Amino acid sequence: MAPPRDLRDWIARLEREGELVRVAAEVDPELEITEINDRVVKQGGPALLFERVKGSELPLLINQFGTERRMAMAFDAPSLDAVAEKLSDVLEMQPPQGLVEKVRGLQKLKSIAGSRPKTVRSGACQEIVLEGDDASLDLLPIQKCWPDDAAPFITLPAVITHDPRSGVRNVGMYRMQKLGPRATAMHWQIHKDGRADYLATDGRIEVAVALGLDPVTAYSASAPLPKHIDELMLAGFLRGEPVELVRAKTVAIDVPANAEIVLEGYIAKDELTEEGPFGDHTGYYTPPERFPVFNLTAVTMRRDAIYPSIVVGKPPQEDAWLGKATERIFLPAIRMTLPEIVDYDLPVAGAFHNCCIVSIRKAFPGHAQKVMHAIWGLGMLSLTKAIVVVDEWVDVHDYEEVLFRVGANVDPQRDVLITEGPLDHLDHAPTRQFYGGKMGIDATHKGPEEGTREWPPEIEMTPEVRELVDRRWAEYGIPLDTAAGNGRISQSPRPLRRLLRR
Ligand SMILES: Cc1cc2nc3c(=O)[nH]c(=O)nc-3n(C[C@H](O)[C@H](O)[C@H](O)COP(=O)(O)O)c2cc1C
Ligand SMILES: [Mn+2]
Repeated sequence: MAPPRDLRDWIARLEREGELVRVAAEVDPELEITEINDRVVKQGGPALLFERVKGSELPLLINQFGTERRMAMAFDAPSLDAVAEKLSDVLEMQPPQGLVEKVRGLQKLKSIAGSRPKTVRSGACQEIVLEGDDASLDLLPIQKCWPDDAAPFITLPAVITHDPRSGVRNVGMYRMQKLGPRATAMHWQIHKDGRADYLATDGRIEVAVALGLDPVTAYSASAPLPKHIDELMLAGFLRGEPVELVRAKTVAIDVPANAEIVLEGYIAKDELTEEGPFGDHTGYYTPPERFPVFNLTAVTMRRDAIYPSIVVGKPPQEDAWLGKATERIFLPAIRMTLPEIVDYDLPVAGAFHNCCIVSIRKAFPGHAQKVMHAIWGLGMLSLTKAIVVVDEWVDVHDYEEVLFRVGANVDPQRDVLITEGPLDHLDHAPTRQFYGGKMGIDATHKGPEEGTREWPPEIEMTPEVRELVDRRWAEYGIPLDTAAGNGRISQSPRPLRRLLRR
């Protein structure tokens, strides 16, 4: 098998695996779907296909990414770490030695060469073409997610633009507030590539928006790639198959042929609108702010198109797993520049940019601070507000253990670095928007070179006594399961997964 070809293939797989429920009862896209979905997401429940949405002929799919299992299924991989491994295999390629390795090396190179999108003559996304007055957003079951949202918002779009200088394509996921049947706002935040394409344009920039993609391509729109890298290349690589594109009808942009729906249009440089409020992934409403206006010139779609949606809000929500996919998939790339990083974790409750826990192979005094500064200089991770650095043997995904290390190993005066830098566009905490304070917490063991006293040894039972107690457990007659020391805060290096080796 390979990742799903398109949204239908994906829905069929989810259904086969008991991961999707069809809802036949009529539901309201205004608030009701949010409340249903919120209850389902928070219990790790299935994807939902609402077949009758009030006011629209189109069914609505939500919660397709809502669990770790489904997120891995989207890539047809046993785990998100397995997806990352595929990428690290290519990133860390060495000149092959011997025939077997050479053949394997060629296959890896082919997997890169075959990632480039390819154009085809026709695509299902254009079975129906609506232009002029026929093109209307009123056809779509767009959700109003939260009570104080300004309007309905398109929440799971892949927005395609080209850099007017280089021609390089960009695909990003940016919410679109419905302003009327033929206009939306385009929420291009200040640090994002789509906005840079727009700012580099004189006059108008053409825009195409794909809705209802295969899950890997949809994920790729949310991936924080460097500006000059086309997100559809990443999609092709992760799918093991190029993304097929067809030329849009009213703009000079190629769009994914497998999309359920495509919105075509343009954004004029000086046309701005009030966007928001919107109940955001920060758990708060983002206040109104001026953003560009997207003008619709055509809607193309499949004959029986399915509309995809997602709701963000107080974490955890469905987007937690899109974020976790990025956390895992980008680890090998981060380790290209920072090989001392063993692992990292962006807690879902920290809304990803608020907190980063990172474990390092500490080799010199100030190493933790070096890594903090590097993270504050690395792509979208540069927006991280708080960084906690721990030693290589600490499990960064075990928040109890991380708190133990912070409590046990930190002298706040010596080990907390307060600095400043760029912050997430949506962060309401800093005094000024976009810029403010950052905190790094060094929770590693300190050596004498760092001016501390002798660092005490950690408590650890001998392996002999552990084995003895394991062996004799039944004899004691204590009615508890002690298998593998449940709930214990680990005090010794545990075998790390292959991905995390070195
Ligand atoms: C569900 C969801 C909604 C998002 N909404 C926005 C948004 O409205 N504006 C924005 O700038 N980024 C948003 N993002 C984050 C961007 O998609 C992400 O930063 C992506 O890397 C942007 O692509 P770019 O780097 O090519 O600009 C959203 C992400 C997800 C998963
Ligand atoms: Mn990009």
